[in-house]
Amino acid sequence: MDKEERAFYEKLEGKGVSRRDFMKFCTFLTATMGLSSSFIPKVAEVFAAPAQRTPVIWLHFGECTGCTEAAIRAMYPWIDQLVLEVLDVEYQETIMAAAGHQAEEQLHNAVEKYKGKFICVVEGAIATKFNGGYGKVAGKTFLQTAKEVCSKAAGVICIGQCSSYGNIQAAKPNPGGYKGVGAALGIKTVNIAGCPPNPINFVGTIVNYLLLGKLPALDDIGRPLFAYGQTIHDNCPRRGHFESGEFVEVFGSKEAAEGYCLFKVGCRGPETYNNCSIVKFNGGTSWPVQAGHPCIGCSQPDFWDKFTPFYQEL
Ligand code: FSX
Ligand code: SF4
Ligand code: F3S
Repeated sequence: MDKEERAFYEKLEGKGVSRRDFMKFCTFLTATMGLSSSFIPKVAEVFAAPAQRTPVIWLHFGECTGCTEAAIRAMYPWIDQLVLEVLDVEYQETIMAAAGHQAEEQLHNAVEKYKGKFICVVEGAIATKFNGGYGKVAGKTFLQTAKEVCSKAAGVICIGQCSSYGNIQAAKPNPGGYKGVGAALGIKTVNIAGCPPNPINFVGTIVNYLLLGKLPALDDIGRPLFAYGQTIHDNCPRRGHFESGEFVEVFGSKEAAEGYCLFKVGCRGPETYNNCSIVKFNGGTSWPVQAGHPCIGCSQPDFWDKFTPFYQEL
């Protein structure tokens, strides 16, 4: 172990995280990314001895900031720090100290300095009607800012359902003409779908890029296959009850607590591609179906229009 790595582990221990905990996380991340266990030490190295810190410009448009909250707080209390150490986050409105003109200057300078080299992470949907007039920050429309920044990025990662496909902003009647980034700008984006998305899928995408020098393989709507290659239903622990016809008929009933299938109270697991049942949320604590709530299909495009009313027998 070289000096840099030793310093990294000492720093982790200072935060109360043992090397064992860290390796457990790397094992989990490697499996989530669909890589064989031989990659675990290499994944650890991405964090412990990063070759270079990749500049990131993180934009916020029409959304609730739940994606940032999920990414920086809920997973493991120390992962946000790790991610911030391998990434050089140049602009992020939620966590940056700068405000007002200072923040605008920082955005402008970072785009110029890292032109063609930075990853643009976008959170939130973009208003497209009326010259983008339904969404502005600092006197500029989301559309204007997105065009300026995304066109100079090495790649665009949409974190969350809003930037990926428009989400609730784009639900009918959508007076502002909100769209996801790819549709609004006519570009290809990597889409970390879900409202909020699981932060592990974002971290996996970034680590894939740092480790293998490329973005992960995607499905035909831009979602990384390692996370969105199978349906919720494919890996649901309630699946046995689905097969044997043991359904929850009343939302919140005893059967729900006992783990019967939620299909009859509106579960969209069979048509929703995501890995929630495998990776879970909040550091592996739980996920909607485990908590007795049907999957509402939050990682499928247009789920508000297509899947409402929720809780309706299918
Ligand atoms: Fe959207 Fe993210 Fe849902 Fe919220 O910002 S995916 S509304 S959790 O926060 O974009
Ligand atoms: Fe499928 Fe939903 Fe039933 Fe799970 S609860 S088996 S995802 S229908
Ligand atoms: Fe969303 Fe369904 Fe997972 S609602 S969080 S995709 S279980």
